[in-house]
Amino acid sequence: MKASIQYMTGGESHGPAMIAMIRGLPAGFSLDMEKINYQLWRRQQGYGRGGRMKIEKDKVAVLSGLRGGMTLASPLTLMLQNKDYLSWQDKMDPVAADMSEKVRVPRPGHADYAGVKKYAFDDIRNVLERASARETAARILAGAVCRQYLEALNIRLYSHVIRLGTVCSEMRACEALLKKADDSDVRCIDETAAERMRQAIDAAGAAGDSLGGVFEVCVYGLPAGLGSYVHWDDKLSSMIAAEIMGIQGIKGIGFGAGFSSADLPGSRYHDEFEIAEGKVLRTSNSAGGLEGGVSNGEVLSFSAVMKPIPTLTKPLKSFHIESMEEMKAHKERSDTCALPAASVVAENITAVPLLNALLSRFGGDTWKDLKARAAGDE
Ligand code: EPS
Repeated sequence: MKASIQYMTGGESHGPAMIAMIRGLPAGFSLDMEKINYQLWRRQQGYGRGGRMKIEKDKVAVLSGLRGGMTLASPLTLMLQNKDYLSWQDKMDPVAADMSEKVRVPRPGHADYAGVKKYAFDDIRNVLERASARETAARILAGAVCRQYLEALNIRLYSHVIRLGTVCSEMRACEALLKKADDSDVRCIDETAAERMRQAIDAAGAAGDSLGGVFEVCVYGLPAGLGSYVHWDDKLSSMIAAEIMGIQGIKGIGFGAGFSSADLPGSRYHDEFEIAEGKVLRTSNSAGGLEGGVSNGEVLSFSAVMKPIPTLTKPLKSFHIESMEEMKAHKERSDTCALPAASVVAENITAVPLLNALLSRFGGDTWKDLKARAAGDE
């Protein structure tokens, strides 16, 4: 199935700007720029970020697709400037950059080595600038736009960190607690665990090391029947997984109970039905709101694991790509932990496949039609 909404991002981390171009948005929807800026701001928070976040103050600018704040159905082009470009223009100017100084020693775990092999570059900077998680700022643009349509249909997206390094949250998520995740700089709703997470980040930073972890995304208010069990690529789970696995540093995703689904026998894992006052209820939600890849009306939830950031101030063993001499990996300014930011990115870009699934079910060239048909389904 060709998705209605498709988007592409452009931009190098220290180039002039990041952009997102989105096609297929229903016409006649009033987009709120401040809501996009708010999501950009949320992504920039988080304990363990490096010096770059003090430089960047991401703000959206619109180049096409809107008139008077209303979607025109034409491609929506959104842009944010990289403030750090001012310090990098000599090396990163798209036309006049001085390319004589090259990065030659790949960081294990980064796209550096695989990227130079792929495109036959002799300068790792040609890879790292695009492989950088700076690109997630542009993906927020696409997500924050689609999210506004969902919110207007009372579909609510949240995220929180459930594990950072070896420190685990002991709190079970519910909507009231998830609303408070933004109050925590590690996005953890368990305050005791949050303090231990901060200590772990401090210790890793002091040791020149980095940390990853696991976050969870929860979506409330999603109707049943989104996605399809009929074709593998129409499953809502497939569409979400593709989007989430595209976030830099993500190594795995699990829906509902995820990988711990293996711990339980079927009799305890599966979510039994109950009928109360003619309504279908479940006694649990191990499936994370998806059965057969189709939303079942329960809270949609998934967790994803992020590896530790590969740029270490205490670098690992590597080699010079020209001389083949063994040496320590290349060092760049970096974050100690970007897990809270990744959780905000995942929360926002989940809105893209969800809006696509709604459009596939209800159709609608216009926002008015989509809204009316979605309301008629209730
Ligand atoms: C990143 C390295 C750091 C991060 C960057 C992603 O950037 P710099 O090398 O300029 O210090 O801060 O993330 C962002 C700029 C961002 O907006 O999230 C990397 O190598 O992936």
